[in-house]
Amino acid sequence: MSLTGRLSTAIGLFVVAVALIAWGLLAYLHPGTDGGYTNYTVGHTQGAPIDVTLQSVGSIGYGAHPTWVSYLQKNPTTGQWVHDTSMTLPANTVINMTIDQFDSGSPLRNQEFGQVQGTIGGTIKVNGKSIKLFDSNTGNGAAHTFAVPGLNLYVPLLGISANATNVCSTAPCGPSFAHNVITFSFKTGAPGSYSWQCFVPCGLGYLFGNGGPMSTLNYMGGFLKVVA
Ligand SMILES: [Cu+2]
Repeated sequence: MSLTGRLSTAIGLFVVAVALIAWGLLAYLHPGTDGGYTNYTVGHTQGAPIDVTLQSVGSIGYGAHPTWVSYLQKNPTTGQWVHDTSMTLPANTVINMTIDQFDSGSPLRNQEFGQVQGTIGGTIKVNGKSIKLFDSNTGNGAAHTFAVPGLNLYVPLLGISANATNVCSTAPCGPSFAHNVITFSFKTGAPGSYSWQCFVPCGLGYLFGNGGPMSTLNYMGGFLKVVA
């Protein structure tokens, strides 16, 4: 190959490499869109526990990114499933959480997240059975985690069987599809803004699985706005 040929090949490869790095960084750092907050404080009697219901799905099936994994939240007033992962909650209040988990799983990259932390009693219930520690190298692995680092709350969400034939592909997913019901309670603590997120790199097709839905609000993370 001539010198000019080799030079243009080298420049071409360099440009491609720079473009790929820039694309990867942008995908990784993309802050996502701003969402609303589902409000649980309206009409709340101080001290009364609050029920929050979420679902995690393998593909949301609609919107800007139909193939992305996502969480959805059941609006406490209307009972409708909404694509909104943030919530306004009263301070120092017990939250009774139910997560209907419809996605398949894999072993956790960090086994630390198999240890239930920060729930009342240190346990969660999976389909009614109480557990403290989940070995994600067994069974169907973990699909996602619900974690609020600011509250020291870490909950593994067990995956459905990879052989399940009735897998939900369009949210909101109804109870006839394969899923695990995970329930636990925690206390909101002092007023403040607490981010929550999934710690399973479930953003398939993105840099280390941490781009796309993992770095976009309303998919694999959100905020708890805890108010006095
Ligand atoms: Cu996830």
